[in-house]
Amino acid sequence: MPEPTWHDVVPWPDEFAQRYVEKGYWEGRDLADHLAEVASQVPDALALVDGERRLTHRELTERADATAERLLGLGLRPDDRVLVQLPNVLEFVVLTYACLRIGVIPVMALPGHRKHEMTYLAEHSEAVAIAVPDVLKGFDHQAMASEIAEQSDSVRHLLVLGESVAEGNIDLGALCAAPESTPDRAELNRHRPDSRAVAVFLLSGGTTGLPKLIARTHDDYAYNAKRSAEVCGFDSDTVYYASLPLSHNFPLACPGLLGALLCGGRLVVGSPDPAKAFPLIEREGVTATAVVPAVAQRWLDHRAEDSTADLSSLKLLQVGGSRLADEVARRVRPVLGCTLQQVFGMAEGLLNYTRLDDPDDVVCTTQGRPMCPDDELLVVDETGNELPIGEPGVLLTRGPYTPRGYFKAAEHNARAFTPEGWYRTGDIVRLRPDGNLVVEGRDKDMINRGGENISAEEIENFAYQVDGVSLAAAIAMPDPDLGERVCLYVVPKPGYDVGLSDVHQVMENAGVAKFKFPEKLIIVDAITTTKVGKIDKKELRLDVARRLADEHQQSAADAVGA
Ligand code: OOB
Repeated sequence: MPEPTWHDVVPWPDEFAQRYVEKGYWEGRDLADHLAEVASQVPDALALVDGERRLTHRELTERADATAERLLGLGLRPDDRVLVQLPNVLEFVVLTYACLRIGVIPVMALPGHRKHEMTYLAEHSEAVAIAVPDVLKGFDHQAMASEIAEQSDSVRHLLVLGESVAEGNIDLGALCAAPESTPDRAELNRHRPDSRAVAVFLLSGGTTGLPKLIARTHDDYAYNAKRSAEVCGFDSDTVYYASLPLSHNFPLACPGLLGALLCGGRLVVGSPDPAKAFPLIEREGVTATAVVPAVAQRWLDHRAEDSTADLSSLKLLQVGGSRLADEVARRVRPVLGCTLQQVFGMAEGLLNYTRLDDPDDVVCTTQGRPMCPDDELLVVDETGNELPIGEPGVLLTRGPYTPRGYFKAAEHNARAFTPEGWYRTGDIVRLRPDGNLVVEGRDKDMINRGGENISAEEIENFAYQVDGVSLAAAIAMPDPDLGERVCLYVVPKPGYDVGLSDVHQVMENAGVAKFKFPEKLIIVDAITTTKVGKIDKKELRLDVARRLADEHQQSAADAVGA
């Protein structure tokens, strides 16, 4: 195995690190140490509910210790990477905690990722193990992981959750089971990671093709979760419902799983489907949860039709990941009876929250303000000059939980970060005089499909593999349910017929995650370019909006005619 490539993690400069320690943001402790301390304070309080399976804080910590010991037994060591692709289940929590305990670094893949993304993630992180379910929603993750392992120089173990663990693979259920004997804590402590070491790798949406890895350290991520918990009023009575995939930063640490546990509260794992979520909220007395706008909308619609579940325990609905429409925001309290909190966050760090006691105007029309006094924000024009307050521009940021670069991506970092270490979010925001931000759009070439960020360039690269494609441009088309969907414009070569199924076939063959597949194909003779010769995506976005409006009008007319 090659040595860990820690020179590829970009550190904060010393003077910043020192300031973050002095201000108390970085506490100099690893995440598992924080979690174990909480467990010693509230050992018998429930920590985790997965269906009928329940663990107290003590039991969870004991399991994490036992699992960490088993990981060591498999030969895993601090700084080894494990590619984790698990749904919202108990084993996700136990495995993650166990990794944190001994400095093994989980790489947080999403359940929707397929061979194309997973192969790249395994290679790029040089993962020694992959954790997957056997089969999920009809997809054979175990078979996919086996194929990846066969082609990989680094992957040695497949940890598989489910009934049909193939021979030679490790049963993840057993790996995460309760201890048979008291774990050797002294031995585990010998592997305790440094608080400045990487705790988890999160994935960025990535504007250029495949996702980038974001190295979040124990110090910065503990602050991320603890400060979020403070802002969201979490305490030992908090019952947090994880509906979004736990590998995403939002439900993982904003405040999410980590925030709830670090307050001595409880995590209930589940799904975004309101028909399942609402009865669980009632049964478990859920107090807080996080959703993307598309899910918020589904919950509101579902509630209007079916008000049987008692949702009175629910105090806080966090909504983020993409822009929540003001009109939808205004329906949250009347329909669901809870406080709305808008969250404008990113796996790269910076978190903006509306506060629980903010007036309705702020909660319903802004995306909140930074959570830390040392979050630095700059709103700049195209040339990088700072704009006066109130003018929309691109947001740059630095801070104690916003790393200074992506992992092993020097070239990309030179574009994504300024020489002074500011992260270019690519989001266009307007800063209000009261300090709250309004997200007005973005200047990065991405499509935000219900909170999933998709790189236009990646889609275009696949389109160019289709026979007969002369020019391709992927853009966001507006959508009432998901906010945006992927629309592909194609100029075909003379004499060629290009169909959406051709594009899908290429993506299918490459094993690309389904959520990235374009949902509309528009064939045109030519695409306008800007003065510098780039495809004019602004013009295309206007064009597709016009087409959708025409289609809408046409179908309304047809309905009347019929
Ligand atoms: C969250 O994280 P990511 O890394 O999946 O996506 C970040 C990007 C942002 O740069 C922005 O373009 C968009 O997603 N976004 C929003 C938004 N929240 C995120 N755009 C408009 N309004 C919002 N409220 O999406 C994420 C991470 C932590 C907490 C919440 C969301």
